[in-house]
Amino acid sequence: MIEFDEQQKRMVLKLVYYGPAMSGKTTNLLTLHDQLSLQGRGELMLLDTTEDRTIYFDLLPFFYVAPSGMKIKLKVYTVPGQVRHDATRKAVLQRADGVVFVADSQTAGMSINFESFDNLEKNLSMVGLSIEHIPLVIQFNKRDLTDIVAEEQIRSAWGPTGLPVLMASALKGWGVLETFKEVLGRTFDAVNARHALTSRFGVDKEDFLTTILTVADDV
Ligand SMILES: Nc1nc2c(ncn2[C@@H]2O[C@H](COP(=O)(O)OP(=O)(O)OP(=O)(O)O)[C@@H](O)[C@H]2O)c(=O)[nH]1
Ligand SMILES: [Mg+2]
Repeated sequence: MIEFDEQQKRMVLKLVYYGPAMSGKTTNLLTLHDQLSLQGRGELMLLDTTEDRTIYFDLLPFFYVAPSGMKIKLKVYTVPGQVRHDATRKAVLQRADGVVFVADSQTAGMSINFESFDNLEKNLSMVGLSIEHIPLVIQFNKRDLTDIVAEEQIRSAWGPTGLPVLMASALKGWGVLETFKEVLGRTFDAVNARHALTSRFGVDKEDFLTTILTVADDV
């Protein structure tokens, strides 16, 4: 958690989209930005991007105010997937409350997914977090392509982790909201268990989720 001020009733939460280079992390944020209503979100910042590659990070903020007055700001980041930007990935992961791992469904990408997942595990522990405890959702992206690994194969490889695995095409715009909703719900539950958001601060989970996940009128 980035910040929690009980007196001022303010909390800042952080979600991170992690995964190998070109798996579609930035495209997930672009799609969220396009599909969700401006009411609950801020503007998307794409930092230091050259030719589609994230060099630093992207950030999409969301805002929620509970009827009790409790304010929650949600900052959604992507990391740069390229191997050489490991220091930046570690910096972005710091104090994360939830993670989406965006894997590439293409057959050529399978071993790279596992390498990146190992890198996530290592970097989480370097910043004092644990892959076993942090809310974590796996998204297999690029399902619109033809040379992809079958869903059953993915489920049998990743099922034993016990993690939720969602199929998506960030480019076509499906599976993105579902992934976001899944990680948001799990993150809310984890933060609520630690800080009693509902009982002490009057924050209702369904209201929080539906406010942030309000679909834009023109989608
Ligand atoms: N066909 C297809 N292409 C996709 C999909 N999602 C992303 N792409 C394309 O894959 C390329 C990389 O997407 P990005 O979203 O920039 O990938 P990234 O994970 O942010 O990459 P890094 O910033 O280098 O880590 C772009 O050309 C996207 O248009 C998808 O669901 N289907
Ligand atoms: Mg990117």
